Amino acid sequence: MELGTGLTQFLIEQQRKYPSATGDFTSLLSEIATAAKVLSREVNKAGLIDILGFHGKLNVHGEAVQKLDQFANDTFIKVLRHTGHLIGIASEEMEEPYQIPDAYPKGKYVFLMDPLDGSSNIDVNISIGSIFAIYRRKSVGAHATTEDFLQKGRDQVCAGYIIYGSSTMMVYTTGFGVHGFTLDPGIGEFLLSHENIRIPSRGSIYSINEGNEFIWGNGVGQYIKQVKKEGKTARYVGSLVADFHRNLLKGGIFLYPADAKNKNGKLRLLYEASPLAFIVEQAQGKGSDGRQMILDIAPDKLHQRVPLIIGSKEDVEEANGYLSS
Ligand code: P6P
Repeated sequence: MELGTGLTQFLIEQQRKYPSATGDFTSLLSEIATAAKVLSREVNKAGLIDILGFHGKLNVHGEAVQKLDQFANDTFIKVLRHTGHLIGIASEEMEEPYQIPDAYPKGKYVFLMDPLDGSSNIDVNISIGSIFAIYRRKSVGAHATTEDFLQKGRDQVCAGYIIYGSSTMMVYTTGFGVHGFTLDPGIGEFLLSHENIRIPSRGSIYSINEGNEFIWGNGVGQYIKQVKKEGKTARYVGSLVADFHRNLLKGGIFLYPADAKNKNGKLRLLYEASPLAFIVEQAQGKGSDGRQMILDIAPDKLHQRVPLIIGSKEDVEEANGYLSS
């Protein structure tokens, strides 16, 4: 019986294929996969919290029960800080970046993440996800500095996400295509299931929160009217990774534009829009803020928000025509 290609085997084969692909990502991505397995287990039993005897703030062992997004944040830190590849970690869950303690070896990359995006969807059993981006550090001292994190998306060396859905999948790119792995819980291995993902140049799906129709910025309403005329179908989960992943595989466009409530949009540039834009460009799609490419935006704040228009190339180009009018 064919075992399928595991993540580590695939990473080693990729290293052979692309000499410039460094082994650093093999161990980093393997550790990220470990965190993903831990989170997959926790997310999948979240509904059982009360039944399993997690009373209020304490579990059966008297340990404090963490909110799952805080748990996810701490899990990624615990599995990544010992790798010797990182100098610092930034997260939606932490105001300031985490400096790799002196007790651990330090490396030449910084890691940015939304450890569990859409965690409010857990209670209603909707797919959620983790999103991450990796950059080479720019500073040379003993600690990571702000400039290490405030880099353009174009300078990412690796980006990926994990989607905790009907199955748990890990999708990543290191600049040599986009590859998807599905967790086989029976053996605890991520197996290659989607090699070299390409997003169709045009899709039949559009994703946007139509509840914001009366506060959208200019051009959005006209674009949405246009796609309805074309007969595109509406799909909106309200969980970024779920909406993005479906469009990546089937084609389509996701929009979270600026509106009267969120003048810079709702989604975060550095650990949501940029990693997904790197992935979608590697899959021949596009990601913009309605005017410029996400990957060309020079960040000035760690947690800054940005309008996000992302998905099939021709759909994004068409939407940009309306939004930049
Ligand atoms: P709205 C989830 O809370 C999230 O951050 C993303 O995962 C999702 O795309 C977006 O917000 C949904 O926002 O305003 O449509 O509920």
